[in-house]
Amino acid sequence: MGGVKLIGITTSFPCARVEWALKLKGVEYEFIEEDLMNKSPLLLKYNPVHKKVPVLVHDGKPIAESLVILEYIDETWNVNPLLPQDPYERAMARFWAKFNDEKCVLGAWNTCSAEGEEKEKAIESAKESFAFLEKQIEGKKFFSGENIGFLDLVVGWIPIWVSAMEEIGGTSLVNAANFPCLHEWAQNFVQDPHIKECLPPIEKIVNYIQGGISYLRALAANKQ
Ligand SMILES: N[C@@H](CCC(=O)N[C@@H](CS)C(=O)NCC(=O)O)C(=O)O
Repeated sequence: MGGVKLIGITTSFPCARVEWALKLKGVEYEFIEEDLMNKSPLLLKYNPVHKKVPVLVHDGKPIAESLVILEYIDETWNVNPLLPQDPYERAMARFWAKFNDEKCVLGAWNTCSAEGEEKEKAIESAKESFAFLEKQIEGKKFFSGENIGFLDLVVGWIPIWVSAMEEIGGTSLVNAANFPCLHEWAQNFVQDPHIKECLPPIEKIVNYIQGGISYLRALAANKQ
């Protein structure tokens, strides 16, 4: 399996991150659409640990986990660096990436999957997390400075995926009034032609997330 292949689904933001990085670097790749309801032997072979997408396959060698893949891409193709040169700045980019994946994503997910009091708590908690990102982007065009970089790709789910979650949950988590800098960044981010190329329509993401919520609810009901 030579060249660069990406096993993924178009509605997943961890997959979109990887596609954005490949586009920004000008790397040619083949996108292999996975069926997560009926996982392919290829996915199970290349990501036997987590059995999740994305998986990047470069010259036959698989790499899983989107944050690991982004770093691999940055180290393999030098044009348009994604991570900062300065070790402290690099550490900070990794810190906020971890924060995004552990706190912001989970928080936003809970705002559309939880109900009642739990949902109210989730909205508060998600907003607290987004407030930290707002501080990070204040006074800057992109999280990485003048150009889109690693952290921009990591938080790149906010413009469309958060909007989809807001639509499902009937909430408004990130808007011009509560997080003006994050909101402006989101507008700039989706205008970039490389990003635009791999942005699924919001209706597709809404369907995907709703499907995920129903699936998890059915699993939980069967366990009782
Ligand atoms: N931490 C992983 C998360 C990947 C992930 O959750 N992928 C989802 C799609 S968005 C998946 O493959 N889910 C299938 C499953 O959980 O069985 C990453 O950043 O790559």
